[in-house]
Amino acid sequence: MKLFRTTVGRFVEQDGHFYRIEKLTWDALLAHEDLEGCLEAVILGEAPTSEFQTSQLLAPIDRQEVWAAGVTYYRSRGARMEESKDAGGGNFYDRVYSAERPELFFKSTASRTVGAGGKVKIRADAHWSVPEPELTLVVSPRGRIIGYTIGNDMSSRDIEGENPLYLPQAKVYNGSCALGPGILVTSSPLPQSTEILLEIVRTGRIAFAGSVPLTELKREPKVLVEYLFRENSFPNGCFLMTGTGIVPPSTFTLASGDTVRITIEPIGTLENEVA
Ligand code: DO4
Ligand code: MG
Repeated sequence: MKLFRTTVGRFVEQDGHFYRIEKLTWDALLAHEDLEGCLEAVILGEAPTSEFQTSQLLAPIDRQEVWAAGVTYYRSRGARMEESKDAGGGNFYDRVYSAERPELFFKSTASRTVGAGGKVKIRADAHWSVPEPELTLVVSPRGRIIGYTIGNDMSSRDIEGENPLYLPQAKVYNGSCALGPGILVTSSPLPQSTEILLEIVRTGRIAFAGSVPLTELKREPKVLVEYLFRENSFPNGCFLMTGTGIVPPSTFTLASGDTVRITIEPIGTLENEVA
């Protein structure tokens, strides 16, 4: 079952049919501890609608905060040690990769987040920018994983590489986050065979493509959530990006006009142009 937020309202998709959700707001839905059960009850006996259009999709976020985990894949650890070695930051990434406590950072709010078809941004004061394709957890106010979406943790590698203390500037700016296309609503963990795929298209050609299986994610999603919820409350629920395992080579930087396409079956594909 999938949940979508659009310019004309909220929709549930089940078995290829779409149903409108009239009464519950987006925040009320994401605050539900049993979202799957709630949606099943909402669509029971309802007639499907043909009003759903992908061109009307919005990011699946309202008052939720977006947080992110870092250095959860070996590839991210290596790339960051390399980019920060002149600044003496390399050791920190190695240490956080093996530490018991994960790296968790504040990533975005609804105003800085775009949905499928929206434009992500690269900072004007950065010269080395990459997308980070990340499985993103949808978490209820009590810290239950109630679904999954796809996230793009846009990052300015030169800014983070100059000094790890610049991380918030490298990560949090207008258009630095994409989420979507919708939410796969399930309380079951995704199969370990799940793959994250990234394609970057430039002038009609694939400029970079990569993939990573979920088996390479070093930390368990529920443990990341447990750390996030320590001494922190999320009355509207929240999103937690689980880190990137795909990093383009150091010679690659995003350019305006590129298309970033991230696919995680069974969630779908999140596609965004770079502004
Ligand atoms: O440590 C800095 C950020 C790491 C990150 O965003 C990632 O590994 O995905
Ligand atoms: Mg990331």
